Amino acid sequence: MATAPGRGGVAVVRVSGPAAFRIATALSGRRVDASLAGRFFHATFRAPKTQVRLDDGLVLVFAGPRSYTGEDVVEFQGHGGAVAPRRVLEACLAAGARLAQRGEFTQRAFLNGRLDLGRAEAVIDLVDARTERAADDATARLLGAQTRPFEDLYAAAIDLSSRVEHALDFSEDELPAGFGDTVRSALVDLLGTVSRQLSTAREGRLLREGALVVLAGLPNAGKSSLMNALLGADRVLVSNEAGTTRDSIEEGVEIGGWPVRLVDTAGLRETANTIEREGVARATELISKADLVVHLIAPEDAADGGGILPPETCAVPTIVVHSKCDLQATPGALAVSAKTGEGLEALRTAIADGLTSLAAKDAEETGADVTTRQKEVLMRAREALEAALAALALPDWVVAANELRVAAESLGRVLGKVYSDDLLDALFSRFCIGK
Ligand SMILES: Nc1nc2c(ncn2[C@@H]2O[C@H](COP(=O)(O)OP(=O)(O)OP(=O)(O)O)[C@@H](O)[C@H]2O)c(=O)[nH]1
Ligand SMILES: [Mg+2]
Repeated sequence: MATAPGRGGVAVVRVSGPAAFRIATALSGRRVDASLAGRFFHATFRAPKTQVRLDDGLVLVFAGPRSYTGEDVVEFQGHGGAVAPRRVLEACLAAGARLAQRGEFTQRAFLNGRLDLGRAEAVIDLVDARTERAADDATARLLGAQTRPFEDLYAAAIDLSSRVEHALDFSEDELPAGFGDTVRSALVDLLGTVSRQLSTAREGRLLREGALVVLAGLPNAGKSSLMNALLGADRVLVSNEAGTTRDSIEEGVEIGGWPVRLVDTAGLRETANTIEREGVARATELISKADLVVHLIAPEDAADGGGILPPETCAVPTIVVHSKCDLQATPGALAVSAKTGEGLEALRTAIADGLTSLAAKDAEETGADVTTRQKEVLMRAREALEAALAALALPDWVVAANELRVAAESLGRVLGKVYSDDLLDALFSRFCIGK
């Protein structure tokens, strides 16, 4: 079933494989073969043995290799709802099909060379996208914006690896003059590119997992009130007692196209209360992990800077916001009121701009974006390249050749040129059945 279950106008049952045309023939009563490729026709779907009428709809025909999976594919487009699509599906099974596994269509497409792993990942990211920006990013990768830099890297690594491998057949004084230096400088270049690729991991992570935005400040600064205001819901407890919030509370919300994990934290202060102290420790930890911190300062604390954030958190990008501006205006500063809603739009804009510039800062270095899986593989490649560089210094050509081969293999993994069954299973299990 290629469409989501439930009530809906249209449901699509998709069949892929060498028997697809035979199954379409059995259900539609019309002979389906490759001459219908790229066309569709209207048909009444019938159960193959009993000839009971199941639905009325369209049959779309795609002949391999020019289909999504690269195999012969037919799609039955019938009415949605609980019963008709299920009966069409059962008719396909009765005609000799079996149920697809999660992501099996895309997996076959990959195995048949219709798309590389980067694009397969983009497919699932597009299906999972919760915001327009995430969808734009997945679409760009699906359409191939991303694989280029990896292809170049892979080619460079293979080239370098084979040059060093070749050198193993010669003794040191048979090698051309300056050979070691040439290899070293190519290796340094490659290492630099891999490191830059790694530094672009952030935008992709922000889009897929959501940006961690932490509300921080002194007790009673109005963090919980602001959390509720940004969520448009009465989600967390608010009171005039200092130290109301202890546990950090996270909620998903979209801000300016970014999926955001917004976290309310305990007010930062020294306290003898063990529970509150634990809350403050958690808040501090979250702040240090945040992509962006919103440091909230109440009018009564403004004079002494609203409590400076803990030193371990000073590297985190921070937006300073003055709260409760309905009580007291702070000229020139970004000021909000959770009570009246004043300044909330400006704060949303500031958060979105902050995230955009974080992402842009990374992206401008290479123009590519890296998924978590690719990041692991790139880190492995970087390690191997560093080891190869160390071996060159000795020089130990055998170790250098080995490490270069590992690096090339790792980079090949990014593209799916080298892959394991475990990797495929992990990737395609993220898909829904029918994709
Ligand atoms: N007038 C006014 N009062 C506010 C505003 N925001 C919060 N308050 C009040 O300030 C007090 C503290 O608000 P909270 O949102 O609980 O503050 P907090 O930062 O979460 O405090 P802790 O959880 O104790 O760290 C409450 O009495 C709120 O009603 C605001 O925009 N305007
Ligand atoms: Mg609170």
